[in-house]
Amino acid sequence: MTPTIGLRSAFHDSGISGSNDGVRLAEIEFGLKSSLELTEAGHPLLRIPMSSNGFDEFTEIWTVDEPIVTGQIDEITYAHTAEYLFAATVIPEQDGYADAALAAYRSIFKLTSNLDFPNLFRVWNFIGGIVDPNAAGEEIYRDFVVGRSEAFKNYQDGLGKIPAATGIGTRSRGIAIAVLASRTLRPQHVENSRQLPAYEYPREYGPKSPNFARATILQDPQRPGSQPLFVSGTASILGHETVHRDDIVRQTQTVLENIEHLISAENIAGQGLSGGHKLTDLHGLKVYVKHEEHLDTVREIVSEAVGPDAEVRYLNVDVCREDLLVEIEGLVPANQI
Ligand code: 3EB
Repeated sequence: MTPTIGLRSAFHDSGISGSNDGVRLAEIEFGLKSSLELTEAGHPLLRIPMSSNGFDEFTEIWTVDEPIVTGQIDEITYAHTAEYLFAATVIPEQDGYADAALAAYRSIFKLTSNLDFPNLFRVWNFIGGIVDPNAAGEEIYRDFVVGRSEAFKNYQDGLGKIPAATGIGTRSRGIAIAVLASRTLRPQHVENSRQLPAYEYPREYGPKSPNFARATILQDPQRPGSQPLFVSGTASILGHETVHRDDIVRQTQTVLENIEHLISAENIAGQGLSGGHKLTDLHGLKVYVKHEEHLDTVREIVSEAVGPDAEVRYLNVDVCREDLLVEIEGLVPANQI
């Protein structure tokens, strides 16, 4: 048996019942509905509307090797094993999001602290109307980032441990946040030398800089060489600037080049870490496409670049800057080293 770190994800397409290997820790359904609940089987199910005509409808299923404990507290729905925690919360549509984002992240940090999962390694921020104005005329993403930033001031020892993340639009309103955290496995924070760290973005992108790393590697000291790598949502940004505005082909190529460099041995070794991967090692890719009419073009470029068994799904949502047309996330599974 291939050694694994005991946490896996797979995509199951809607209407097709998937295999049942392992225990389900959580499911995120990317389709047409919005909700957050505990299923009859016991684990959290978060539904995010992100699909449209021609795009995919699927469920991302996180499985573990041990039984789970689940609960709901402070508007958070969660499940955990001895090593992993999944937690999710939903912020309803409102006039402004900074206070609500601060409260939501404070609740998340309170939970991770109380349950003893200090290592946040992967976060998704699903932000309805991401580039639309709030009631005060500020962009919803920037407003959200202000609240998140306040909450992260009290998170652990700061930048060394910020999680990989995605900040992306949805096809509804309000914000959903989902996180994965570990108890003993330490996430290593990876930056991309082609891009300015997001936490150093200049003020032109908002009053506060985003709190996320370009990737995290989850280190298992018991099984060196089998650590998974989580790639954050990656866009056509070089340094801190959007490149190839209005050019979907070149934006998609730039995103892939960014990820290719991010996961390369050269970039990872430059940060004192070990491991090096190719685009064909990636699995579980989500490709966020802003304009429906770009789907075929993006699909052609992405399928050519990744492996035939990569598992790629396409969603139709806005990206966090008006001029970004596409964003891609994914992971290198634990046994791909
Ligand atoms: C970027 O590189 C694109 O705010 O959590 C990607 C991943 C992006 C995460 C976030 C935003 C976030 O800045 C946007």
